[in-house]
Amino acid sequence: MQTINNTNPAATAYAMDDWRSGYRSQPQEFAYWIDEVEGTIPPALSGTIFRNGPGLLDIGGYPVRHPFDGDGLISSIAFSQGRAFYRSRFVRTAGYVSEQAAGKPLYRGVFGTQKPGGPLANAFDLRLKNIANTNIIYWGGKLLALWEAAEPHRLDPHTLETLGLDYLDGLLQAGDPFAAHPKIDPSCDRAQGQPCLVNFAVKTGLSSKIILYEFDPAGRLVHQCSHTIPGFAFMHDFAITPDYAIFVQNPVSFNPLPFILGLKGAGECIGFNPKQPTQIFAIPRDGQSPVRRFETDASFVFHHANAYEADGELVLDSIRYDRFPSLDDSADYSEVDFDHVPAGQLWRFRANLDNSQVSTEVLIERCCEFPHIHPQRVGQPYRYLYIGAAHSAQGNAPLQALLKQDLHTGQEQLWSAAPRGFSGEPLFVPRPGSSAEDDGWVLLMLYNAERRCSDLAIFDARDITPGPVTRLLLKHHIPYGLHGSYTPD
Ligand code: 3ON
Ligand code: FE
Repeated sequence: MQTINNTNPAATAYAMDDWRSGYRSQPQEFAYWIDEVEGTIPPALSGTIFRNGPGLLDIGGYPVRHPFDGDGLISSIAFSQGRAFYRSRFVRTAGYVSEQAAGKPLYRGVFGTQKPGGPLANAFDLRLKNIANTNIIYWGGKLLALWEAAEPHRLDPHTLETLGLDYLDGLLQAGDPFAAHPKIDPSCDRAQGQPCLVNFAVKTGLSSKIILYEFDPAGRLVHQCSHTIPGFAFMHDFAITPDYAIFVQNPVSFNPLPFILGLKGAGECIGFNPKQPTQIFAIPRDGQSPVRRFETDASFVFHHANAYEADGELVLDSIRYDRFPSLDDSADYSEVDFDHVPAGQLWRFRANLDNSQVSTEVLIERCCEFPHIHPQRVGQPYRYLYIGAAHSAQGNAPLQALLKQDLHTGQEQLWSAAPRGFSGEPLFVPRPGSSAEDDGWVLLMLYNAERRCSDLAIFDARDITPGPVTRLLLKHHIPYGLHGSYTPD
């Protein structure tokens, strides 16, 4: 494998204090034209990037137990004629509004945040706080902030004001889950070849019901089906091909007792079972053909890069961890010892549709997370993948780099922001009218520990090694985020 990069492997990749400083709460909301720009904003880039992630790492001074418990803060950057406008707003969830008024946690978080007062104050409070912090999409004329365990919040796409919970025209009932990882199928059978938004919901317990939804470009439901699998399931993401929706059932179990007794968050009650297989379910999107089930070795997967069907195989590319990356009971996330937590790697799972055997191959050994690909290649054979990656080729570490992987040649391009820059989820935006798979831009939010502020970096996707062609310097930081999307004008 050949690697082209600009990193100096001898350099110390990062200082723990720098990394930690990217997890400071950002309670303020902003709206301004970005006037500090290095390079020029491509005039052909015309659209809006929306990002979501935890904006508060504390509630009235009480730290959250884990960043995944932080209230959703939305950022948007609208590009038009070479200029960029930044805006940020918290999602006014019921929890955010009441806790900000009270100045302290009033809810427990899934990942272990407790109300003050110890176990007695938390026992038997099994409410979920819908924190709307995981993803944000614009579809069918609605801007929706997503958190997988409850219903979406609808926002105004121009002001980012919260309009309320959205039940998808009556599809959802109060408290229903709706996953935070919708996929856009570029050409959908049930929408006459138009694109459609495919998403799922999991209702889990002793068995787990997976519900699949498909929405046409107007946001109308065109298809719905469901399938129940045995056992508890923690399925954060899925992948699609034209025929299948693909789910990985990680070998985990759920013991709710410590949650019920007020000792732990629900997410801390998930146990990893290394002796059980990982199961892959391919659920036919037509809701008719038989469901296919495959087994492979135990591992844990949150995110998928893509899937496609080729030569009698279902190919699934996912970020795989050796085990569930949980923190130990006493640990403070900001003191995490990266060497003791498993690193994500990109793996390829090939599920043979004739004999149901699964073979695996490591595509990216370097610690990486948050894959993104050309939107027209979703569910199709593809060549290029963009992903956040560690500076060093070995070991677990924070994401500080952007990696572009050529899956045809195995060649990698790497650009690293180390030692003081930290990366996250890259988004590939095709150049309007382009046809080559890597003709476009990569948009990447960087946390710049030197300025203690965030930068939006724009790369020419054909060659990322020279670094960003443009950097937009924000006046403040945005805590490390989760997911987002780009909506062309
Ligand atoms: O019975 C429960 C049902 C349920 C809905 C079980 C449960 C606790 C698992 C659950 C809730 C799940 C939720 C709310 C999951 C939310 C996940 C989330 C907000 C984020 C996940 C992020 C994943 C990754 C891999 C993030 C990586 C971050 C970095 C590399 C750092 O920048
Ligand atoms: Fe995710």
